[in-house]
Amino acid sequence: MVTTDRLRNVALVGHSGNGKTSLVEGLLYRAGVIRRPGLVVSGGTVSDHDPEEKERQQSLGLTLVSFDWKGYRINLLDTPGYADFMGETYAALKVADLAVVVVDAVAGVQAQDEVAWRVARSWSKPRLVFINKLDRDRASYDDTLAQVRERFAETSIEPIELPIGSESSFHGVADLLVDRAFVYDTGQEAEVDIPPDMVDREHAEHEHLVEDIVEIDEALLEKYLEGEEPSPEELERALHEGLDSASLFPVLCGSATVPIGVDRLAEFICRVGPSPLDVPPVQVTAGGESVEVQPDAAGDPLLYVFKTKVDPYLGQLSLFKVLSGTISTDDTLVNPRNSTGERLHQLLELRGAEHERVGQVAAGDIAAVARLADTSTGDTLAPQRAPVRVEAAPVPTPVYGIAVRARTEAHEDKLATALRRLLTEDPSLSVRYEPSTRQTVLRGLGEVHVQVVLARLQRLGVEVETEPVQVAYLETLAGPADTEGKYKKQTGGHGQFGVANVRFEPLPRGAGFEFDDKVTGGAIPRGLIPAVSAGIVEGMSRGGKYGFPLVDLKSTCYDGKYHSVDSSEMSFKMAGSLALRAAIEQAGVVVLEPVSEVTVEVPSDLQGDIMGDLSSRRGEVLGADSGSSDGTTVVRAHVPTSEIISYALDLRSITGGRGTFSVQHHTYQPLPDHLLARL
Ligand SMILES: Nc1nc2c(ncn2[C@@H]2O[C@H](COP(=O)(O)OP(=O)(O)OP(=O)(O)O)[C@@H](O)[C@H]2O)c(=O)[nH]1
Ligand SMILES: [Mg+2]
Repeated sequence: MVTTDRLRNVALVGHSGNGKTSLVEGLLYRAGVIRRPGLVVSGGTVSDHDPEEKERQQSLGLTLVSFDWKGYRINLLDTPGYADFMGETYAALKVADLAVVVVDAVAGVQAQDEVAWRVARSWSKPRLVFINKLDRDRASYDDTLAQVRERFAETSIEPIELPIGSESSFHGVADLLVDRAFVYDTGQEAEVDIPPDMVDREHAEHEHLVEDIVEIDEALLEKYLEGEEPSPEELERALHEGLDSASLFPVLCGSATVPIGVDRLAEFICRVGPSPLDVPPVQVTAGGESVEVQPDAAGDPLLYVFKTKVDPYLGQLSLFKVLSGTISTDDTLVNPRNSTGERLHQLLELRGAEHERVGQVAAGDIAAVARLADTSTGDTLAPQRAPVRVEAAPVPTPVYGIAVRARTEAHEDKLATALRRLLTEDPSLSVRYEPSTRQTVLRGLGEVHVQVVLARLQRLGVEVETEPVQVAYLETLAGPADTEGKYKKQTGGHGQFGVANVRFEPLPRGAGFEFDDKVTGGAIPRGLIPAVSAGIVEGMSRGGKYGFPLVDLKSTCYDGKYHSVDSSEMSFKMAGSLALRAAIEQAGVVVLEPVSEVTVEVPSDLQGDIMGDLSSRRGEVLGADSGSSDGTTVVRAHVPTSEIISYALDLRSITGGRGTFSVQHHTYQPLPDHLLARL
């Protein structure tokens, strides 16, 4: 077991296709863990091990890959770059001590690179940039670096390396710290002199870097100003300080697949990158108070579950980070959320789908435990005597829905079980039954997210049918009505007879249903009056003029007629229902449409576009505030739900993927008359 200072918890983040999963392969290959790097396209990587990931050739969930590197232990958290899986990036960044933002040197800085950078910045995570794919045609280190500087908007973006050669002739990197070149002509790293044609530029960049680094350390700066050249060790130490405090952001470069510079990235992460001891302590809540927890291996055991997976053999796996203490097999901790005692039967280290049992996991480390009783993603496990809790990573709101139903009745149970399992693994999914439309709506962050769930269901042998989500319109009475419901049936012997006189009036939004009994003189026997009410309620859920459920109305039953032989509960239920039918005819209805409260966060320059678009969707913009990080704006608006059914997709095209939003039901409002035709 390595000590906490030798642990490196690294999240690989950035736009889809930038090469994060390939980088994991490159790193494992250089670490001697695998004999050959696998390819994403042939489904042969350690990280993309899920059948759906292989099929789509992209990562869909975060994957933990732990391996040793020269006396250090690196826990890589490979994340999916596609926006629909942003929840995974949150979860990984939450436990990472360093974010490596992988940027594509061909495509330049893309939307999810910026989004991931913003999230990491808002959590003050140390960050470094790896400019990848320098071997590809049209790759440009300089253009990409310029974009990194501009779009990530930090002053201290510091290149540590320069590429040697470009595109297909890219074959190594110059190290600006030590003024040496490292080439990979034989496949392995070889140290050589800086190529003559690069010497001038390398020298200038080196000077630049040194000037910026010495700024971090006052003593170093003083020496430097007195003309003393700092040693590479001194520079590294200051760089370490700048990186750990998220005030300086190194840029490394290479190619994940060749691989070039990948070993140097691992080396840099270990030598310069933060251990769990180098980053600010975690805050936990203990009895309403916020307390700092140090990653002390001898401290009280405390762990945080950041991801739940279902393994085909091991069952439910909870991936956790030890925030403090040392966890041993068969330890018992408590989950403060539900007071469940959790025994840690099986501790595992993970390398993608592979797992190996371990006896102990020390402070700062990341591992997995199988089959906890009642613990889910975001939970803390703590000692019984100190049931503290850690604030969970945020979970993006599922905003894109599709209605699902089992193809046959026989599949209904299977569907429910499978959905429950998929929800356990991914808290940014939701499944809700909408009684008004009688649809079971599966929601995720976008079309791909939902499609992946459907593919997974199919793989689990569940046959589902899908249809678009219907807007949950409602109806209410347009005005008061006073009606008589008369039910009379004479068939052979016993007849059915019941009459109810009912006054109806609409109530304000959200008031629901009220029933008043004003029957006097036994016109309807006491025991049968609830049947009138039940008949009205049934009629309301059956729907009004347009077939949508009726809501918000008051009914007062004030008279009726009764027959001692033919009257029954059934006949008065019918009378109630008929009275309602008549009221709908008499008063007419108002169709109510659901209105959502939408919160959109976008780069500030897009604020106007967003507001204009929301207004064109009949939205009422409530205001705009500054966002969760510099340069972003949050726009809030009330928008009819029918207008934003596919907003998850629309926002992406308006903002080029740089916007996020959440939505929740706000209220119901009358549907304008000219839109009634839509129904
Ligand atoms: N030529 C070249 N191709 C690369 C490099 N890195 C990745 N690729 C290719 O780019 C494609 C995408 O790479 P991935 O590793 O899947 O990218 P990712 O960042 O994991 O993508 P997501 O999982 O969707 O976020 C694959 O076909 C890789 O083989 C590189 O350095 N050079
Ligand atoms: Mg990937």
